[in-house]
Amino acid sequence: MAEEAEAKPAETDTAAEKCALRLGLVIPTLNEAGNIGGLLGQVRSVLDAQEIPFEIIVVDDDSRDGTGDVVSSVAREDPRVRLIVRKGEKGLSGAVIDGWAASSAEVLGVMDADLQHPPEMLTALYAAVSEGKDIAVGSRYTAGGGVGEWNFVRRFLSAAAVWATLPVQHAGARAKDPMSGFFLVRRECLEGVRLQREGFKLLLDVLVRGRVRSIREVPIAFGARSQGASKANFKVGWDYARLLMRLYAWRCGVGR
Ligand SMILES: Nc1nc2c(ncn2[C@@H]2O[C@H](COP(=O)(O)OP(=O)(O)OP(=O)(O)O)[C@@H](O)[C@H]2O)c(=O)[nH]1
Ligand SMILES: [Mg+2]
Repeated sequence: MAEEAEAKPAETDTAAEKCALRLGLVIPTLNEAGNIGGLLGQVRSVLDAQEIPFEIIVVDDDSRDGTGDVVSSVAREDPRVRLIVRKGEKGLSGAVIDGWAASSAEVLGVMDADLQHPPEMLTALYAAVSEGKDIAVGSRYTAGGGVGEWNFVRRFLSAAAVWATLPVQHAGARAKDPMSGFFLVRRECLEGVRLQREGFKLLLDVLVRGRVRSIREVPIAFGARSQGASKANFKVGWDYARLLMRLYAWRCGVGR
């Protein structure tokens, strides 16, 4: 009996060591049929090579170009890939929030479907969270990162938008690239937190309203969109302005 009792903790330790955090990665799509098949292949092989337990949830807003069919055919051969189709609703942040709600994983993530976010960087992002960081961000503005072929106007607007977030971000977990659409966050940081569903800038909301106390930014080179058209437009800028105003108010205690 005594031998059994002594043996048990050792077995439990080994099991705990093997028990890696599960990743629930959401990929929002709107007419990404030319990109999503290739991206799913790349993401699965990166995560499999690292033995990272995962599920991928593609949240598609009823695309008309066959995006859903491409995802369904991958999902038939790999049950770790799931498709959620939203009808009558659009919006990047809302799609990601709905995808996260459909996952029970301990680590929640998001990346774009258009191959602008390098899938191989998932390894470094996941490592940061498994080593204890609350959030890991694929960053264009940390040393080694970059925005690729953006023109002067887009670079200027992006820099100004980042600058405007500095007072509202928390000192201990401030991101140089709070506009990134490529990040992983511990689920517990978001438990009970209400995030804005409109717009593209979910990370900023997560950093300010989430319980995020530590961060690692991993440099990424933001590639050119592979296929299809950009969905960024004037409304994305307007939604960002509304989010920023709400976050300033929230930091002053309004709406908590
Ligand atoms: N489900 C859903 N996904 C969306 C919506 N709008 C954009 N997306 C997806 O969100 C990701 C980012 O959109 P993009 O159009 O690439 O925006 P961007 O990367 O800021 O702009 P570009 O640099 O011009 O590509 C892509 O995977 C899109 O398919 C939407 O309303 N619903
Ligand atoms: Mg894009």
